[in-house]
Amino acid sequence: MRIDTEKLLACAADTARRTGTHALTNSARRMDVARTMANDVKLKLDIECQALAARRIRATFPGHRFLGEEDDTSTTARQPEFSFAKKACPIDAEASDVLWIVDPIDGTVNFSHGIPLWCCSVAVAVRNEIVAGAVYAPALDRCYTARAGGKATCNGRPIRVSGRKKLSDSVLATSMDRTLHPGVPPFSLFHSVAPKVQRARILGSAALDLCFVAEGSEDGYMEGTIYIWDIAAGGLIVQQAGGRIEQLARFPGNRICCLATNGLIHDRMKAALRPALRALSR
Ligand code: LIP
Repeated sequence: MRIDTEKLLACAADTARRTGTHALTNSARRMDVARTMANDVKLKLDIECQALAARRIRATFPGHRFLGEEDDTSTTARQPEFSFAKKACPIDAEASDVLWIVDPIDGTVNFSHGIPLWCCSVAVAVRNEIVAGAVYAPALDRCYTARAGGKATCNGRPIRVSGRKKLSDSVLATSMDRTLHPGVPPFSLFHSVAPKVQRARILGSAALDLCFVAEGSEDGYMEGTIYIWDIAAGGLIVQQAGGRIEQLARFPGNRICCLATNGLIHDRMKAALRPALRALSR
């Protein structure tokens, strides 16, 4: 069967828009909690929005597979390593080779507090290569998209990464690496890069941070333990906007250490992270 990445992208963008809009229009229920964890929360709307996204995708592509953040086994069933497809090429594949990767609300804590930095992220992988992705931020009304070999866009207009070359001029978005690895002190990655950049920022939505790197308002994004549904769509958008995304390490529970930049500061950012990364592999 011939896979048409344009059709995949159109469905990804439509699903991200519909799902994000559902969360926005139901934001009066943003504090209805399904489960509370240490430093995190799972909302009833997370689960409801994922079900909506899955229905939308299955209605168009019945035979395709689906991986969502809210699946019961998302952090326990071992996932393969995913990469980002660089070139557009005709893809011959079975429907079961296609996997939709969805984070219905990325930035759940922001959403539950009424902070407008959250989004719905929808990506498509064919044989573990991400070929299309869409990120919709409803409160900002911005829809970012990309497919392999195509241009990255925001609301239909092409976007491009920044041209900043110096770490000391750069804004780096990151998170708190509180519990990175046994024996590695908390905040090791943060401490190794934050003093070297103009400002480190913790905005609370990885998918949206990646889109900000893609459009050049941030110069880099780094996170010690993130999941594929947070970075699949945004990572392809960074790459197609001229940037670079790299998965630096993998940890049990499908967690990934990820670095994405405008490309120009990538190697220096990686060098700054190296001592902390070395500690991770011990
Ligand atoms: C969250 C991220 C956030 C990251 C957290 C978490 P959720 O996703 O996007 O930026 O630091 O580790 O994964 O749980 O809101 O979908």
